[in-house]
Amino acid sequence: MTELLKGTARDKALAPLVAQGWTENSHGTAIEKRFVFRNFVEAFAFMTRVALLAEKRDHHPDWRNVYRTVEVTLSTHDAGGLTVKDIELAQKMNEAAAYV
Ligand code: HBI
Repeated sequence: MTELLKGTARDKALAPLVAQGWTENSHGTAIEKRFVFRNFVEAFAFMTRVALLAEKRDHHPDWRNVYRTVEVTLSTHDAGGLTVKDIELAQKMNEAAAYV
């Protein structure tokens, strides 16, 4: 099982994501971001791209799509909080959003 991120390692991993609009949830057990696209098709194209990335990594987002927005929460259920898998998927999601 992937280990929980703690202490300075956690802070260092989170810093670049916070700079790109990610926030921690109130319990510190997940990170969240709201992506807004020009329209539904671009939002869904983003979700399609991320779905393939997530499946390849066996690590999946908790997300909600309404029209051109995609609200995302990332955590590692098995570990009960944040792991490197969440950090890496968040980085990939930022990259995927830039392509749309
Ligand atoms: N996705 N976000 C997230 N967290 C998990 O713990 C997880 C997952 N996708 C698949 C997965 N775990 C499998 O390894 C099984 O544990 C369900």
